[in-house]
Amino acid sequence: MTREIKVEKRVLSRNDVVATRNRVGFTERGAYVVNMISSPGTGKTTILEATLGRIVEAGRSVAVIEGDVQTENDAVRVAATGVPVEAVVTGGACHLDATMVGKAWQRLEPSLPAALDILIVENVGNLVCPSAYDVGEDEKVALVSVTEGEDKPLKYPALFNAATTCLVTKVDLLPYLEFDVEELVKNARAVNPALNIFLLSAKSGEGMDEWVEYLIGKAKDNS
Ligand SMILES: Nc1nc2c(ncn2[C@@H]2O[C@H](COP(=O)(O)OP(=O)(O)O)[C@@H](O)[C@H]2O)c(=O)[nH]1
Ligand SMILES: [Mg+2]
Repeated sequence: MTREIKVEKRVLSRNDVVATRNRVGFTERGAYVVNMISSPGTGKTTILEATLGRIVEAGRSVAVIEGDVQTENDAVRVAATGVPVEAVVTGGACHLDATMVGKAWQRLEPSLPAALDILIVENVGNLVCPSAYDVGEDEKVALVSVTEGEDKPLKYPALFNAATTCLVTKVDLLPYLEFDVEELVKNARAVNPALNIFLLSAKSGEGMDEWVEYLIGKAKDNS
């Protein structure tokens, strides 16, 4: 047990060194970086697809690093929006670490504008492992959909603690469910009172403007 904890600590401190190096690179380019984390199927890629167009329409630049355990399907979906994207296929690992993101950033750099306003990282679908790994982001964004249950923040407090922002997704489905949004918000705030919480639907567009405004407000104006 003691040995396991020591090894984990060593892995995480090595990760932190690389994350710091990533952060320097991101800052040099002017990018505000978000690390999007949720279980598989919460709607990360769909939110991304809806978010990217809005960022570009606002005249701001954005790029994406797409993590998945297998397949480049999500990277292909994002590439269809015309935004620069790099895939990371972890081949089994349940999270992105700083080295994987740093290597993807190096591959991405030649296709980026001199100054990049926003970099979005879609992490591997998992509510536990990604929350422990700093990849050099400015903030972690936790996503939870209205089909997942109101208790998720209480069951996965590490993620909701590490996150700055929480997106409650698929609110277009609320009329068909017995889901108590207020209960979810109460649980999320019980874990992390400072969380920014957005209720949104990539399908209906509800809440999308507020989320994108928040994101653009965080980014530096590099123009
Ligand atoms: N009703 C509804 N379905 C959604 C919404 N966003 C995503 N989905 C569906 O949820 C499923 C998983 O979405 P995806 O974006 O691939 O999730 P990811 O695994 O978190 O990236 C897909 O079938 C989407 O069409 C939404 O806002 N409303
Ligand atoms: Mg996805």
